Amino acid sequence: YECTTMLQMKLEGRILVGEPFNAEPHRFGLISSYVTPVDLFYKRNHGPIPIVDDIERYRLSVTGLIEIQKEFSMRDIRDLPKYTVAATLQCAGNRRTAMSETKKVKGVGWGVAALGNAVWGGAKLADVLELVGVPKLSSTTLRGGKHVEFVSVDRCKEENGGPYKASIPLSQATNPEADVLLAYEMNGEPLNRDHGYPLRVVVPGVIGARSVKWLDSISVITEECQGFFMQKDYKMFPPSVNWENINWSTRRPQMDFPVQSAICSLEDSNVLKNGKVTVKGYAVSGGGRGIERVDISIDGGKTWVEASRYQKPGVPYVADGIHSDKWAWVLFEAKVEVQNGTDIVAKAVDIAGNVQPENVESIWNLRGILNTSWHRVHVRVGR
Ligand code: MTE
Ligand code: MO
Repeated sequence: YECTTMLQMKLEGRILVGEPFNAEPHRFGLISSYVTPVDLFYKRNHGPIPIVDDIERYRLSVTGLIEIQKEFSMRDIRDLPKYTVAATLQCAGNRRTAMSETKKVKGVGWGVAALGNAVWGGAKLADVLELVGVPKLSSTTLRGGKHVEFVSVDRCKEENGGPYKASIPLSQATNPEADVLLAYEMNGEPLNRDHGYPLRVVVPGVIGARSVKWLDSISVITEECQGFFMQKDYKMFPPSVNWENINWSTRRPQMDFPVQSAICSLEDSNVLKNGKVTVKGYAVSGGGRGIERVDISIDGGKTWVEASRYQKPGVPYVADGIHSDKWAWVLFEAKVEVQNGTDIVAKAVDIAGNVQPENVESIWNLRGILNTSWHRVHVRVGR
């Protein structure tokens, strides 16, 4: 398969696995724009990227424990009110490689750029569900449905050749304020094949794995989706659990993303000419919790200064104010001066007061997900 953006990813980033295709941009490029260009947006696939080209014949079927079973053409979806939502999509495995340094974990070796911030355009899932007889703000249907399952067109080995799938609670799916989209646009352009053409789910504030691409059908079901990526993957275990004693059923599927940040303007081993440096990066939290603060340390975490933040370039960020896109990242910036070689550290705080943990050891888990530990970059001063 020739990924449309393969060349770009080779030039500006890293391809981690060719088949299925997984790639992330270079960290410098990632923060060069507030809205991540499609070419620089990370790509995460569990199987071959499918081609859905007969758009006239494409149908999204909505079935399960609902009053009306219905099929939607792309025209039907486009005829619904269109919403645009700025939302950061982040893979649960972002920053996994750094977790492996403590003790090896299993999964794609992502750096700090397995995320992107896009403006998604599409219909609200809540509007689609209303058309099949499920009112807004429902936590159950008359027939006992409590979860909404998304089934894809692509096939993967983890599902024994079956489709990739995931689910979210009905209460979230029918809540218009949760902004769950059936998206057909990314940054104002039709969604491309890598990112789910013709239609994908975008579940803001939740790990990327639940935003199913190449959507084929939606089903309202009693229990949460029993698929591999809900039940046997993307769960966070305590550090004591290993591949011998793991019991998957003891943990729930990970949904919300915890508070996260990373420095992107610097890399380990960077040598600074004089000690003056601008520390830039991203910060984002899940569940619609905005970023309250980003702290920067130039002494490995003993003392801190607050970074400035923005969502609109040039406009200071006001938490919960006019520039607060609650699902989207903030970019941060702090000018500092370092004397000697040191660890420059970033840590973010969200509006609920959640703080990134200091050490990766305390959150180590065998699948290597949710590495949200303080982000450290070791720099030297060349004199
Ligand atoms: N949807 C399908 N159908 N197949 C997949 O492999 N990967 C998921 C999710 N949706 C996946 C999928 C994961 S783990 C992530 S992180 C995001 O898609 C990545 O979306 P992107 O490739 O558009 O960045
Ligand atoms: Mo992911």
